[in-house]
Amino acid sequence: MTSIKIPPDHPRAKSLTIREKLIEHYLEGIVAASGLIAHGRGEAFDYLLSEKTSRPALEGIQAAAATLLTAENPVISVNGNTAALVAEEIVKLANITEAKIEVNLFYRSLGRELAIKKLLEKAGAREVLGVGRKASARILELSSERRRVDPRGIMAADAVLVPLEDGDRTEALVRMGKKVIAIDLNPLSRTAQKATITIVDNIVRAAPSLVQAAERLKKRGIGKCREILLNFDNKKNLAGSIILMNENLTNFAEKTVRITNKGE
Ligand code: PTJ
Repeated sequence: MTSIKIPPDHPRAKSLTIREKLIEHYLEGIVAASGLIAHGRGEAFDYLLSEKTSRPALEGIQAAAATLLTAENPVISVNGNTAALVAEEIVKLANITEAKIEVNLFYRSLGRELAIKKLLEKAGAREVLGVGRKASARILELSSERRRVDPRGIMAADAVLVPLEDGDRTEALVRMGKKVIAIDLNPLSRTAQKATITIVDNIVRAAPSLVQAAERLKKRGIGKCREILLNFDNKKNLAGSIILMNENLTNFAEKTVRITNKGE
């Protein structure tokens, strides 16, 4: 545990609490050191979204829920940051969509795999794939440790949710004919651009929304899921997020000019 207690009235309390959570999980061997840096990059993009779930993100969430619910063999891939921030939501989503949960790490070590598995089990996961010798299959086009996958999980999946990904694997999975759902605050990243469905949102907001969307859509049935997917265009949706960031920047700039002029 870190010794810092975030004052609840601090204007950035929410964001600072998330940072503390990641640091704690880093110290427990769950989050990779690079995971802290990756989060910082995500935070910068979140500023440009005014730290809110946007309309394009909500549409991406609907399409993601529909994809998981209509897949034959959906798998949720979990890395260090995802486990640290939204383990409970991942387990709920897996239960609703009957998806398998697989640990897949860029900075793979048996210690981290086991720590993440334990955390997911504590959150209620009945089975966690991809740990130790279970990750016996290989994605041949990849040279990183992400190539090691579970033959019962990612290898056999027709749809894979990959939160906070690094581009290579997304491209490889898409080439293998799988539907790839990315959650990535950076709409310009290779992952965001190459995924079948991209949710440009913070995982701490997107994961609970995805659980809710899956719950609701499951009740509405497969026909509704298909309708959502027919009307979803990932490139247009991504463009929507980029345009929104651009508009927010313009608004910030105009506000800054107004404040500067008042001060003159
Ligand atoms: O746990 P491991 O070993 O698998 O490593 C995980 C990290 C995240 C370190 C690894 O996958 C990595 O290096 O990823 P990248 O290439 O830094 O990409 C991470 C992407 O996630 C970036 O585009 C960030 O903008 C984005 N991101 C960071 N934090 C969040 C986020 N997206 C959504 N929600 C966040 N909280």
